[in-house]
Amino acid sequence: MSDQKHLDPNKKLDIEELLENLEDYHPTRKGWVWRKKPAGGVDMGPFHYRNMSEPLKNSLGLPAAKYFDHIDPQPECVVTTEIASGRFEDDIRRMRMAAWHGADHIMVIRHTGQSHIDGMMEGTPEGVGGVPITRKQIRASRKALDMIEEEVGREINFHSYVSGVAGPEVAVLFAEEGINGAHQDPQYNVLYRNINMYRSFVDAAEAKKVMTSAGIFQIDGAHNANATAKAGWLVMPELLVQHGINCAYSLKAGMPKELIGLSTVPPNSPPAPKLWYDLPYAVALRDFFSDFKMRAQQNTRYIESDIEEAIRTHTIDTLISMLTSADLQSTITPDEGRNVPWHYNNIRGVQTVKQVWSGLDGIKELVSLKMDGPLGEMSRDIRERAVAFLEEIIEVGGYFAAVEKGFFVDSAKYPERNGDGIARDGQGGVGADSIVPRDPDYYAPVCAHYGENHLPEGVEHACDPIGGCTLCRPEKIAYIDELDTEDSVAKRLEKTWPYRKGDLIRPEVEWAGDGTILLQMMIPENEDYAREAALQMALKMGLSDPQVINLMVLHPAEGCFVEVKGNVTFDIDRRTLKIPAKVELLPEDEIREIVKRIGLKVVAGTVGEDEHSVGLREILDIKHGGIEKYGVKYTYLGTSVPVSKLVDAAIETGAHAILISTIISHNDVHRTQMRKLAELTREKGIRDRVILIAGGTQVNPDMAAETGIDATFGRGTKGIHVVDAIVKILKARGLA
Ligand code: Z97
Repeated sequence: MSDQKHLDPNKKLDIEELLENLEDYHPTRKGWVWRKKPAGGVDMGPFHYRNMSEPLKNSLGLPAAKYFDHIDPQPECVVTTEIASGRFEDDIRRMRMAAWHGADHIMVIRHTGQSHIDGMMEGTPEGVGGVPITRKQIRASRKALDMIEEEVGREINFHSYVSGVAGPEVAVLFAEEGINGAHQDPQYNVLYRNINMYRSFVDAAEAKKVMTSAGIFQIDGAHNANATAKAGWLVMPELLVQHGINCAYSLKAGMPKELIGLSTVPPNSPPAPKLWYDLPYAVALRDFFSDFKMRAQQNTRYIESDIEEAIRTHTIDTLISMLTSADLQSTITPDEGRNVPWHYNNIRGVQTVKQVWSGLDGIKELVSLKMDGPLGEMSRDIRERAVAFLEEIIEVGGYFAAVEKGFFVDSAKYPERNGDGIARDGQGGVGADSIVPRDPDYYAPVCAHYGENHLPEGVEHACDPIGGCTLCRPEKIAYIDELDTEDSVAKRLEKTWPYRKGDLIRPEVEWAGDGTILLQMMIPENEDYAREAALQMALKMGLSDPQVINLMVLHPAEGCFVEVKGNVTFDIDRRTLKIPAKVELLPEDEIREIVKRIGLKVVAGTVGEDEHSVGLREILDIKHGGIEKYGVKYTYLGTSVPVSKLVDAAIETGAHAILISTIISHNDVHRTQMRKLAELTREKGIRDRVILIAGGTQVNPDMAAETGIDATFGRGTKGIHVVDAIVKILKARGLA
């Protein structure tokens, strides 16, 4: 077994080490896990939360968390992120990043449509279409997640898909390898993957039974109808019917309600008046299916290339989830309409949910849904149409007959029909004529198996005669490593070694060393010229293969916002980088306390012939976080002040520090003024009593030592840096 059991937050996950001894690895636990929600709510920093779960051991909060004691409240719902770069060795690193931001449900989709695979594959070939689902891939991912969940202090659910004619085999693989959640819905295969309808339902019964045995949580596929139909918001009655069919079938296959989740997507998107469609739909769902879990996915149908637009829609979607108490909140990556999702966009999706959920915490205690108006009426209307839809299915001879007649994914609002539904032939599709009745004495020595299984006399447990099946005895699982040594993870890792473990640095968005970066620019031209100009600019910057991935017209003639992706073709050697020493700031509370206790005072002015006062005023003034904010009293003497006047003022007011500012630097005038300040305070005998500080755009930290003053500050300085320096010097001199 590999040594890398406990992750060090300051070290990268070692993929090569992770892959060692994979043949002997078995998951540390199985089954789905919900977040733990303390009964009395959660107290964090100065706040009390009502809809939050237990916080994480290690995590990264929202950007504004630094203003709130770095708290990172975690929503009560499970938060999903979908990671699908096609290279599991790179996905694993992204899983760790996502977990640190609060994802505890990681869905992995391969590049290949899994539903098209009609048997299990081994190895991890990229081939033409991407990495298919394989034991090696999921075992490595689950092994990494076992370590990551220990690092963040919360269980992480790993999820994939049980579909296609290999569905039951895939379900067994998932049960063996500790997958915690899976999409499973026989209707998905029938409608979208043209798998024979009878075969799909037979397979589903088996798959659901196996999933149940390993506590795998199920998500259905109804939402695919509103993603496929021409007008997603019109098929709401059908969505309820599809949910109903899968729920009923799952229960019949022996799946408990707690493991059954409905995949719901708010079907509409602005500029449509979203709430008038999405809220009644969400309410109708909760009314019919209150015993089941709700997995709310965000609307992806209308996402194209504008990330901000995607995030805005998802914010509204998450509001709907909160108002209707979703159990799982799926996040999409806001870039999925324009490229295969990138690392940091998974994090942005998770952050959207975290931000909305904490911002709207306790919303249901403050506002309630008005059910006695249009909301109640519209919700009832959807339910009535769904019931009528079901009745018609029964009238025409049942589900299979209805599919043959094209009842599903018709774009009209039921009971109207446009005749554009997906119709399937009961005798056709993949796997037609492949159902064989079991013999009267059929017996299979496996313990999770749907239907008739005639155990031999005296056998209590179906797999006893073979000494246990692979679900009971994991050591019996046959692990087959990659069959193609060239098209393999080992070869890919060899290529990316310099970026992961060597000294080379390249930016990446999906895969180690991919070199992809994104440029954002405003081009003051019309759309056609802006597009071409942006591409030329990227080429001149040395990017290879530049592509415009988003263009927003700001005005037909005045200009456009353009985003261009491209690849850098150079590396940075980390050995050539000089990392500037970090200044650890004192805690703000400590600074305020000392400033108050000693009544910290300063005098300030720009010196020499220098009229540039804005920078200094920003350092002093409370508005943008100047030293006044921390309680410091200042006397501002104005611009082009002689140094002697500042020194006199310091003596008169008993100031602890003198702050001078110079922008002009010709003839080294800035250094001259600093030296003058040091000399004059010495001459007047107050050098030990005052702290001398200088700032300006051409000033750098080394100048203090060069000129004999105490501290110097350049560009980007804020009030906190100055007050921190003053307090530290006072402490060092034993004066604070
Ligand atoms: C989601 N963002 O979270 P294939 N079975 C069902 C499905 O819905 C899907 C598959 C199998 C989406 C994920 C859509 N769903 C993508 C019920 C896919 C997998 O292996 O590509 O054929 O489909 O729901």
